[in-house]
Amino acid sequence: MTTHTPRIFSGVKPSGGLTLGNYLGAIKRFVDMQGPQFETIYCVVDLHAITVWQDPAELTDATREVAAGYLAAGIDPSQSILFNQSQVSAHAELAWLFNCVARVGWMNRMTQFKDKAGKNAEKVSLGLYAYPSLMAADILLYHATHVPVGEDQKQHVELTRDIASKFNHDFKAEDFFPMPEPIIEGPATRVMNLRDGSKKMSKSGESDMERINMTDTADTIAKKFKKAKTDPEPLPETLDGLKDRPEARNLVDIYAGLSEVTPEQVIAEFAGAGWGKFKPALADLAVAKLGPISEEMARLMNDKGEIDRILGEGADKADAIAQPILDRAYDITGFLRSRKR
Ligand code: AQP
Repeated sequence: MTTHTPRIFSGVKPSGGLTLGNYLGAIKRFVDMQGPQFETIYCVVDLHAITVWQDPAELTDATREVAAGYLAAGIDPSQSILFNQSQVSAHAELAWLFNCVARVGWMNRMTQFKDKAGKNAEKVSLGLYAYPSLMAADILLYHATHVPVGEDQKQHVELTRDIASKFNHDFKAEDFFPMPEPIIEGPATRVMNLRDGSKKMSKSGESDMERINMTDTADTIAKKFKKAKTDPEPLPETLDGLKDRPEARNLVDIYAGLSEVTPEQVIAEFAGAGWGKFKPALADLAVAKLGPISEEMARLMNDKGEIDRILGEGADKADAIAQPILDRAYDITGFLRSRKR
């Protein structure tokens, strides 16, 4: 049982406010993929957020804020299904089946767990360790065929394929779950921390100065880019010249992502320019692109009822696709199911 129109599923965790990394690596691309060529399903993955502690009231707010970010950036609920994960219980149910399919050795290879758990691996939640199998459920519950993600999620989509393949094989359910493809495209699939070019820009990074938040004011954006770590050299004549300059490369990639050109084109425009010229140009560009989105997010956040309504209706539509696929997975697994619904 596979879908005919290619179907996209992707999500963003409400584990804090949205960053420029979430926007360029994920949400902007989700918007670009809306249209007749794909069925698009986008989720606020709140079950993933609680793999680390979230204050309950802040989780509700962050869930609405991520939804507002999607909507303000251009996700259209009449073209895409937009919902929050916990309102469709099939995600958690399929994840349990997958916990029993995935192998501990597979989870042990997940680099994101190692990064996030660090030296504290014994103290983190079991959910953080098992989260890739919930992510596999998120995708496969819709028989999604394509998963647009940032570079950091590539390994988890590959694991999703392993889980799909083992389930199909173990239960002799050939082709029941499709093999989803990660789509990792564009110049900004891994936006780096503004203070350390070896680390990804994250919502939950230690210092606010290391990231651009989607809700930052124009002044804050300008200040953060001005203080962003760079090196003393001007921008080179070719992209090759940025090879060992991760912070410089990051700012060029951000510029490319925001202006929808290639990094080569950015270099062609700014070859030989110093940071005194490039950083203000980057800040102006970011303010021009993000300003209207953050204004619309603020407007939506004042209308919580509207956000909740959109997420609720999206959850109904998502559930209508997910439940029959979950039912089928239960049947394939051999569960006795005699309740009348
Ligand atoms: N820095 C980034 N560059 C490019 N893409 C990124 N994404 C996240 N950070 C970057 C992409 O955004 C989507 C949603 O990610 P997520 O919020 O579900 O999880 P995450 O990758 O763990 O995000 P954060 O911001 O780092 O959150 P915290 O700090 O709470 O863990 C994904 O497609 C991701 O690739």
